[in-house]
Amino acid sequence: MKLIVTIPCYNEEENLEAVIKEVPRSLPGIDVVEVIVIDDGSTDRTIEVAKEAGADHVVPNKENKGLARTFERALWEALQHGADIIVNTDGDNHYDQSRIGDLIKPILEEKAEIVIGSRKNLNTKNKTLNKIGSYVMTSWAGLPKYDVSTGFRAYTKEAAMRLQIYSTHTYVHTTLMSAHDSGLVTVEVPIPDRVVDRPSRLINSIPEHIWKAGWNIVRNIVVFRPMRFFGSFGLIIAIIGAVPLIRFIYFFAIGEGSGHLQSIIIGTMLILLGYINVVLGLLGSSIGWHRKVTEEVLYRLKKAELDK
Ligand SMILES: Nc1nc2c(ncn2[C@@H]2O[C@H](COP(=O)(O)OP(=O)(O)O)[C@@H](O)[C@H]2O)c(=O)[nH]1
Ligand SMILES: [Mg+2]
Repeated sequence: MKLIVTIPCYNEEENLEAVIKEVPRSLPGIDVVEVIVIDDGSTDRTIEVAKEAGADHVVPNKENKGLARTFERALWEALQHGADIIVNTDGDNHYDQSRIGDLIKPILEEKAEIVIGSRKNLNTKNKTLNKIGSYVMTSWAGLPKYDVSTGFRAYTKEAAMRLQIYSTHTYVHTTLMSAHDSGLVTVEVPIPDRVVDRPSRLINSIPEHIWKAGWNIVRNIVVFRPMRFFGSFGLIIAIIGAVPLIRFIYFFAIGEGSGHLQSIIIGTMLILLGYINVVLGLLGSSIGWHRKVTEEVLYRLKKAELDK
């Protein structure tokens, strides 16, 4: 059983050594532990620090591609290096690598395909944003109440082959939606996190992050929950539109139909708008079925390539 720890990094020269050195190199139920650092076009000494600290593989991106694309590459690199289990962690020492054993336990016990290292204290500077993100993902997107924005997670090989990243900013939300959609068994393990002082590499400014992460969440809800996104909105609009229309029909029935033009116009417009949205929801669901077929094809291609 081979465990590969992946660390996507952007300018992590300060903390990367501590992270790599804290990764346990022997764990019960695991034969080999390897570390892969994916450097995303860092302008500092991240690559040198990774090598000096004992990373088994250092994979550089030719330019900064962002965390989502880099994480996608991390999974593929780990699979190509023969990982049975992949643990992803951050390069900023936010997570306690000595807890990797606890993180992979549900996988070794065959109780889970994805394990989320859930931060109960959430020692991040963007606590409120994280909470809003969690609320949207669990209430609107219909995910169980996970710590949705943690990067400290374990994946089986199977899960890593199935996950799709529908994002260019961060992978944390889209992977959970994809896992839920693919029926991958996901559990949480509470793992305390550490306070990090250095400025976030992912978040340049709060408004920019709200825009990027918000857009990413909305797009994923559209991809994975089209009926919920369009259909429920359409139904509500149509019900609101029915009120003035029923009012008009009532007046019409008692012989006082004239003079209610506004009710007809507003009612008809809202019902049409509602109808269009329900149709969009249905179309989205149909596209979703095609997406699932494409994902299955991609999964089998990856499996065939790795089996070779
Ligand atoms: N590959 C890549 N990694 C990034 C990028 N931005 C952040 N990271 C890495 O993703 C992880 C999380 O970033 P971090 O700055 O800690 O985000 P925060 O904790 O959410 O503020 C760290 O390991 C970073 O080095 C990026 O543009 N590309
Ligand atoms: Mg961090």
